[in-house]
Amino acid sequence: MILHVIETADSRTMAELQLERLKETLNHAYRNVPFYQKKFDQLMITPDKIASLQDIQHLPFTTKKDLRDHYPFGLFAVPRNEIVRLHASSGTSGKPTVVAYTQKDIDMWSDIVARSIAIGGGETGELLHNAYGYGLFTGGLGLHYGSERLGMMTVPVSGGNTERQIQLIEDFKPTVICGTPSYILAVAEKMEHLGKNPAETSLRYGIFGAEPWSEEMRITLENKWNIKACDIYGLSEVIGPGVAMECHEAQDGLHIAEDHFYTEIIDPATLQVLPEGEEGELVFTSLTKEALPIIRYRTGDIASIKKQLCACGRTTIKMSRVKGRVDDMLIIRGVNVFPSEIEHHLLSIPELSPHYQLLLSKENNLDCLEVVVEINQTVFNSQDEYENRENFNSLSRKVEHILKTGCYISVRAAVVAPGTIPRSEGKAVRLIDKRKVAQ
Ligand code: DLL
Repeated sequence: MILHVIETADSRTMAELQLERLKETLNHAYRNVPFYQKKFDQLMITPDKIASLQDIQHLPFTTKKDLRDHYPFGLFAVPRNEIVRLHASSGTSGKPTVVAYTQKDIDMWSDIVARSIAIGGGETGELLHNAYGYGLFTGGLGLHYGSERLGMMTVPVSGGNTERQIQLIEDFKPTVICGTPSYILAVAEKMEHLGKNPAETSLRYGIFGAEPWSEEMRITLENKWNIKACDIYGLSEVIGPGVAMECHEAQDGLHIAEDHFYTEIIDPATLQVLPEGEEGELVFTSLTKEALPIIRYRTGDIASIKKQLCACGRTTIKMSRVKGRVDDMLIIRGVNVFPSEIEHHLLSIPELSPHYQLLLSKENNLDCLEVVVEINQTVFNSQDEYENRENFNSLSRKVEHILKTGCYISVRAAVVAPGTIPRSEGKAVRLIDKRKVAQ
């Protein structure tokens, strides 16, 4: 196991480092990004007024809209000839958000992803199969550079072409696999379909993220592949993957690379900072980035943070698994629910598979939710039993019941045959909002 020195620093050492780096970042942003200078001036704050980490609460937030409003290069803090890489996230509406890296940023990013892979169980000299998409998305190249930095033999497979993924896993014998949990599940199912057993490959660790996934999904992936599956978190605006990583020893929360990112949890309604342990919106401030310093970036992701010594020996602050996005929260007849909570209940029924979609529509001016989920063929004793229409119907009623008692929502459920729900090679599309089309 590789433990980076900074990951075991005491709270005081970490806080001193963070404050020093915060001051540098604020000066850099104030001097070089007119957007930040204007915002600070409006609030009559100058970077030298920030004397403690708590003072960060006086600083303005940055949002995705701010990045879009300055599309493409308006928030960059260095001359164009110092930028060596651009990435972009597609976003559901309007322009993408563009992010930039200097060579120093790429080096820092590679370091934190190397640390993340090690936190997840990867070791120098092993082989890593990288099924995150390569391109403008930060997943592929982010994991790639980190894997090389750790000294792993790195296979840049990217997403898609599932049969080739399987062949390369069989032939190259990787020990670590990376990809979105939904896609890596689809690869396992393809193997099963071909009469192969994913549990018999050389793989030992999975580094999965870029989309919300539940504890039940972890168990499914771990059992199917016979691996340990850990959660990696990140977002383009902050750097990409590697902002936080779950350790394979404890599998209980993600270690934030807090020497590079200062973390706050805020109430998304009041924007007030919440005490440690409370759930709210994650907000990050970069502490070492050159090309795109980002101050109090509102991620839209819901989680909580806690500082405690972990079983793995690290002292870095940990965040909980992301429950969902502020804007993904569904309000069904007044009851708030996140798709991940629905997933948690669906996967507690063994006859169902982790492939599902949530269809949101409007009927008589009320929001209605239909839950479509695939049946898990493997748990039936015979083909006849599986094909029995009654089983599909009674399972649908079971889903309605479990969501009523577990999430307090009334839904219409439809249990469908395997393969009905489209598979994604990257982030799974779980929620289809038909209300917007209907309006
Ligand atoms: O998804 C970066 C990434 C790549 C992370 C590979 C992990 C692995 P974006 O495309 O900018 O960047 O999307 C960022 O994805 O705000 C979350 O809503 C979601 N997300 C990322 N990781 C997780 C995770 C990459 N582990 C957005 N759990 C974020 C839940 C995640 N949601």
